[in-house]
This record gives sequence, structure tokens and C-alpha cells, in this order.
Amino acid sequence: MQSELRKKLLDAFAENRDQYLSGQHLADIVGCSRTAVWKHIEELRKEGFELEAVRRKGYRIVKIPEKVSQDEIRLGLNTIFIGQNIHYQESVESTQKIAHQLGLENASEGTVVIAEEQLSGRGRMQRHWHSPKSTGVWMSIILRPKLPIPKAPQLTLLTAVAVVQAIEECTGLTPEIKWPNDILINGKKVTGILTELQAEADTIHSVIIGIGINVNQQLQDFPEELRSIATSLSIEKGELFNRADLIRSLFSKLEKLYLLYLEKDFSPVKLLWESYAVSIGKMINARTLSGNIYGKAIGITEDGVLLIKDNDGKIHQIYSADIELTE
Ligand code: BTX
Repeated sequence: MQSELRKKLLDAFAENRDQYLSGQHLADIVGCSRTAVWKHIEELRKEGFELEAVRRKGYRIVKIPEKVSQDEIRLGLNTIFIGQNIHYQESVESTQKIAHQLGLENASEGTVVIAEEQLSGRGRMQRHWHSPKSTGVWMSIILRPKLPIPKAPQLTLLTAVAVVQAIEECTGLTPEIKWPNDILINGKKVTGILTELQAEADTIHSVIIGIGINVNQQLQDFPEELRSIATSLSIEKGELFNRADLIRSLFSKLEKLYLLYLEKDFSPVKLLWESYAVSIGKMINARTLSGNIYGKAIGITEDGVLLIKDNDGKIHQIYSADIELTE
């Protein structure tokens, strides 16, 4: 209830960004007393919002804190379910871990866990994901599609498309996707996606999609070993970006694509994915658990499996691998 009121209040400020809204007007919109409005405004101030109060005019939002808590993200969020329920913490081991727990506790679809920093952020195969404080987007989203397990990798590709679209919208940069889950700008990794499942028998109970986006880091913020392979939106564009804007855009793109996918299956998403994919048509080396495969990446299947044609003309189906472009 409290959080419903807060959402209405923030929506009112978002819709009237540069205007003063009187206490009475806000109370009417939100459906509470003027004293309750005042209390919420005090709480927003404690969270770092700067709200100007002018006699006979009312309140106006002057500055939004550079944080990615529930309130900053909700300011102008236009989704139906993704991001409507946000678990925010300053510092966590890994947002994936918390999302898994919430997944088991029947958290609603679209619930998001988000943190300013991760102390043990993880990538695929238990690799480490560098997640320094307040410079990137470190979050996990819970989806509950009614799908058979083999279709789950499609959601990784779908998420990659949503991330690329959100980055395009917020920065004007156009990243490329390297199968299956790397998002690159100028050949360097700007985002990683980790899709994990909670399944019973052969049905998906929930899909936990972990997304790590490097936003405002500068080169020296990366450890030495990542400097030649990683980048951030700020390094590429030479400006700082508001992370909450990027997150809202991502939620909106992801929700649209996900609903399209549930209605029309993978084909429309596959087309979009292919339009951003850097690896298709190139000679690549795929390091899989059962060995290296070298050849031309000729496309992905309807299931999101990568097809490589080797020098003998044999076509290999790759379900999971690290890909290296060799040209
Ligand atoms: P991945 O296995 O494809 O990539 C991991 C590799 O990427 C590392 O071994 C390292 O070489 C490199 N790397 C580590 N940190 C960074 C970084 N910040 N930027 C660029 N390259 C890096 C990719 O796995 C999946 C990453 C998902 C991360 C999200 S963050 C929120 C959620 N919580 C969590 O613990 N993981 C996910």
C-alpha cells in the first residue's frame, strides 16, 4: 500500500517534470492526506532526491539521486510487470543468488534484484564478473515462461536484443552481439548475460536472467587483466549516463520482446538478433567443453543453436561455447 502511494507520487512528478505540484493536488492524485504526502516527500529526500518546496506553488523534483533503487527506477517506468517489484541493495555477493531464493519463494514474474555493487558477481561456468560500486547495472530478472527446457537459451538471445536496443536508445551507440551472450562495442565486452533455470521434471519453474552492463566505469576502474577486453558505455561515448534511465528502457524493451516471443514464438526475435549479430558469416573458433571447432558461423537455428560449417563442409550444432572471431 505504502509502495503503491510512492509509485503514484513518483509518476505524478515524472509526468510534470519541471512543474510545481501543490500538496493538495498530490494528495488528490495519490489518494491520501497532505500529511501523508509530506511524509513521503521527506522519505524521498532521505534517499537523495532533491525536492524544492515553494510556498503557494508546491513541490518540484530538482535532482534525482544517482542510484538505482526502486524509486529512481519507478520514476517514469512504463512496464506492466518487469521491474514493478524491485529488490534493491547497496552491496550483495551476487544478485543471481538472491533472485534464485526469491524464485523459490514464488516471487511474481518480472521481479528484479538490483545492487550498487556485487562482491562475488559471477559469469558463466563460475567465472568472476567484475561489478564495482555504482558504476554499472548489476541485476537479475525473474521470468516464469511456460516453456520446455530446451527453449530456455532463446531467452538469452532475446535479452541480448533488448539490451542492445536499450543501449541504442539511451546512448546512440550500436553494440554488436557475439553468440550467445556477449555484447560488444568496438570488439570489447560491455555487457554479459547469464541465464539460469529453476526447473522441475521437464518444465521451467523460473528463469533467472542476470545482466551486467558496464556503464560509467573509466579504464582505470577495470582490473589490469580486463582492460584489453572490456569497455563501458562511458568510455565509448565520452560521457556519463544515468543508469536508472537505461534500466527503465531495458525493462520496457525486454517486456515488449518477451510478450512478442510468447505470442509469436522465436522467429521475430531471431530476425532482430541476426541483425545485430557480429559472428554470423565470419570464420570463428568455438571452444566447447568437448574441444575446439573451427569454421564459418552460418547462422542460428530456430532454437538459438549456433551452426558452424567446418573446412570439410560438415555442419556442427553448438549449444554452449566461447567464441573467438578469427577475421
Ligand atoms: P561470461 O562467462 O561470458 O564472462 C565472464 C568473463 O568476462 C570473465 O571471465 C572475464 O574475462 C570477463 N569479465 C569479467 N567482468 C567483466 C566486466 N565487468 N566487463 C567485461 N568483461 C568482464 C558473462 O559471463 C555473464 C555475466 C553476468 C553478470 C551478471 S551481473 C548481475 C548478475 N549477478 C551475477 O552474479 N551475475 C549476473
